[in-house]
Amino acid sequence: MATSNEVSEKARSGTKRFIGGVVEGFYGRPWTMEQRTELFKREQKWGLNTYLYAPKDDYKHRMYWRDLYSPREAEQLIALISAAKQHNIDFIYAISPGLDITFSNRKEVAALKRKLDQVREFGCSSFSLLFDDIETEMCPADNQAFSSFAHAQVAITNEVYQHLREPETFLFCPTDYCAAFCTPNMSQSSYLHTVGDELLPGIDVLWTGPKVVSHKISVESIEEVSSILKRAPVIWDNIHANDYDPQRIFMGPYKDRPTELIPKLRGVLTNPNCEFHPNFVAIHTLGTWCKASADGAARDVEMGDEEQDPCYSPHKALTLALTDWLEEFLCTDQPTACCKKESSDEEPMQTDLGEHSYVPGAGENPLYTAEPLTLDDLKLLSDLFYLPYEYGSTAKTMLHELNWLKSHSQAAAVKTDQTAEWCSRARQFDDMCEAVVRMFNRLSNAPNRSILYDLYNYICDIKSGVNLAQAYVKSLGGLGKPSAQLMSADPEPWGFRGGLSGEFQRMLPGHGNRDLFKHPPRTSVYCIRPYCAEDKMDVQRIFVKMQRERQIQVASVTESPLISDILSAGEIPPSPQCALVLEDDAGPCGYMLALTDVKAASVQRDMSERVFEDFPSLITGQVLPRVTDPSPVKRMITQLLSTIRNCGSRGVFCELRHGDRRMLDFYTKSCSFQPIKLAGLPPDVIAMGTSL
Ligand code: GDL
Repeated sequence: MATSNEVSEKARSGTKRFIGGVVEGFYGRPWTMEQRTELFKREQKWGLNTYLYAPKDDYKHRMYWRDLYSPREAEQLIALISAAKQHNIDFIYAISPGLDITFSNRKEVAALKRKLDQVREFGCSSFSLLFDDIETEMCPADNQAFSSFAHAQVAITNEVYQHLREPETFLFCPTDYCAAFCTPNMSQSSYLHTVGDELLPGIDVLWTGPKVVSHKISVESIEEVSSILKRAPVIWDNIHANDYDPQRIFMGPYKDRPTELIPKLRGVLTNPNCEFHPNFVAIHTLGTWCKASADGAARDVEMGDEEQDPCYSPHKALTLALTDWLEEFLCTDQPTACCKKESSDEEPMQTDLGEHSYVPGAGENPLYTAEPLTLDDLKLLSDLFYLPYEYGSTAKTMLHELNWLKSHSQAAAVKTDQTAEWCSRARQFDDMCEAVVRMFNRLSNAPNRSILYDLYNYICDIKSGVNLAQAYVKSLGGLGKPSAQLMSADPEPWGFRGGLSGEFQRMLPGHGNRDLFKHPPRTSVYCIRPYCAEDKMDVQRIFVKMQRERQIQVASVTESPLISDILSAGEIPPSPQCALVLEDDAGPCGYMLALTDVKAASVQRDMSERVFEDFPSLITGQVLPRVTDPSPVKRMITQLLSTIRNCGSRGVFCELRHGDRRMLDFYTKSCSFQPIKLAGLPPDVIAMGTSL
């Protein structure tokens, strides 16, 4: 039995060249023949040597795998295979019969051989059988003929391999193609052991790492799987694949795979983004990675990152890729424009644009001149659409800053000494948002339209997202109008993003974020019901408890009573239908009370102020700390505001003490209350109001 060391020794000793390249293995629209030909050119230029043809939604690759190619299709494939040869790229033809093949039926095996024979006649000499993403249950006929699913797959793969006269390159993709799919685990997976033991040694095995989309691939994990498979795997790397999420695309560098892996692997094929052009970075950086040599013999000192990996720095690889990509962006792909693509061998096209170009006269509109795209724009683009488990540095900063600005917004609202810091950070955030908008504009004006069109939906989406965040921060700081974009009762469709899928996400706890399944939501069920006389004691208890907590926190001595306090303490009754109680499993845990007309409630206070004309009603409430979900509070406030509005009131105000951060948050963030001036309030109290 060959150990993994012996196997890797074979790869190292150069008997077989390291497979480095691209697998077109994603779901969705396959690339065009022109794009594939362009890919071969690039692969050759960047030191890669392989292309695995496996487009999941190509009819004859998977669904109608038995069908032979028509003469027209044959012509195209022949041209493609020959283009690969011209560029020294090994064209591997893959077929995925697993959806419906009956392994034990000889006619099925014959159909598979016939199809591969046809492709061999097109000039192809490398092949692959893929059994990923299929049902693991065998049909009764196969259950009778084979002792397991793995045995069935291996039997047919070995037979086809021999039928094709043992090609130099022949790849097998198992159904359990990553550690996460193995049952009960990798070392005890009978499926994987059968593959390792029974698959003929000349056949290589594809493997995606610990997961389908592996964050990191460690040397240890590869040593472990190699010892089971009895051969070094070819990594099918989904790090840049985006077919599982239409809002994401990945333009960060190849990363988190130490170059120490190279001698332990048979190869790496990246299965990148569905869009062809944005894969420039994915493929270019893989090329750089493949050139790195872990044994140090050909160590590229320039490329290394001494701390992480002496042979490869993702950051430097990214800069190299983006620098080359910028050139491509700046060259037009439009036949009528003035700059021809450098790589084209054709003569520049004759255009008469130059002679008849329009020159505006005095007092006329000057011609529109586009600002040129810069390397920094591309760095920003890559940062915003980095990798599946990591945002780029600018994106991280923006998220961090937005979070900080949100959680410190009351500082800006109450004008404490933190206001200056808040305002300065808000300005910096605004600048970052502006940089994204500028990048969008420059990209939109770049001469290469094909790249732009592949990116368009994504950059449009991020621009809109950033615009919303920018407007939100402005509204938090009391600048700009929050209403138009964020609060309008009848917003434009871009004010509620994401369609039905967006609605579903928003309905899930935590907006469907990645903690959803790690920390399953605790099912706190809240009930909001009208207040009744028996609730008086509970409301007082909650009011006093929260008052004490506040006093402990801010070490306040005594608090002069506010109208809200008098209302909460039950000294005056709330207006009819203006009182709600919040309950969870353990009983009442919050309340919200209102007076529709503070003057009429004849509270001992100077009511002559003009502000009461604009804000005649008052709202107050508290929730116990165990209520961590803001939505029931928002619900209560919204419900009371609507009742008050129906009573004909023009506006509502609330009084809040500085220690009452949570309530302040609820009023400002979810219910658009803004600070208002109210004379005679104690210094630790602010008033906030909202018009109805
Ligand atoms: C997969 C599929 C692949 C798909 C990728 C990302 C393999 C072996 N198969 O599981 O076709 O593009 O996930 O969604 O990775």
